[in-house]
Amino acid sequence: MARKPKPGPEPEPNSDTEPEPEAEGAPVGRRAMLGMLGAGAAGLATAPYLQRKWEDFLAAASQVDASGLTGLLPNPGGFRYYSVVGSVPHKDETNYQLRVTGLVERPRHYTLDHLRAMPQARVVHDVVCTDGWRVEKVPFDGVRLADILDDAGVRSPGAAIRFTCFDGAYSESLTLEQARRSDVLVALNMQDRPISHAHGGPVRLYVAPMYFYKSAKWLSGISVIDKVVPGYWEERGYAVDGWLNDADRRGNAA
Ligand SMILES: Nc1nc2c(c(=O)[nH]1)N[C@H]1C(S)=C(S)[C@@H](COP(=O)(O)O)O[C@H]1N2
Ligand SMILES: [Mo]
Repeated sequence: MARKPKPGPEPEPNSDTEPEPEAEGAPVGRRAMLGMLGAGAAGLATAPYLQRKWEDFLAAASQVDASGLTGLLPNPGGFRYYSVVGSVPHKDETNYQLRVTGLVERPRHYTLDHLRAMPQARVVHDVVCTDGWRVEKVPFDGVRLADILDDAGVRSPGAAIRFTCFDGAYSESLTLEQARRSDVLVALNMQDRPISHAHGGPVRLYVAPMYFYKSAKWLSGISVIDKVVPGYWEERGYAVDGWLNDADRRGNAA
């Protein structure tokens, strides 16, 4: 279920009496989430051993939170967790694969170990979502997308890239020129830790100079195609070229 409104007028928040369709497999229902809020969830959040579960809870709760209440919960990182589906499988070194296919000389399947063994690059940049939140100077580490494209050998100079995700629903796009920028990563680490499941781990795209919707979580496919195909949010009104505007670029070195 899409929880994120299109750009433009905000939809009316759902009232408590209005039945709300739930995403299939959503791990936390709206009622359960409101119950937890009432039960002093703030205390839970401060227990360090629960931190990981807390992050998963917030990610799940944000799926059913039409009111934006989860945004008021303690979440010191400043991020919101987004997913267009209710639940996403967990992947790790035993079953994660990144497939590079399409107009390439050498189609590739990367495991996590392969990606970790490649030269790692670091990009530190403000993360900005079109919903109006930002997190300053977030470090991401991983493999430059340009290196992965060179490894596979792009066959067509005017090509575009389509990204797909193991959530089974999200997709993104970049032109080849955008994809070759040095501040575009196939990211393995965020804030000096392996990317958590809630943030799209074990591997997500990070496109630093663009709004965060371009940074596909749970990345599983990179396909070189002959022209840009709009991604999930782009089919729903977002700009295909998601460059941060001048105001949102403030504070970042060019
Ligand atoms: N697979 C997938 N990737 C996604 C999204 C999503 O819903 N699914 N949301 C996008 C949007 S709109 C934003 S702002 C960021 C949010 O990343 P976060 O959940 O790590 O904060 O992921 C982007 N990538
Ligand atoms: Mo976003």
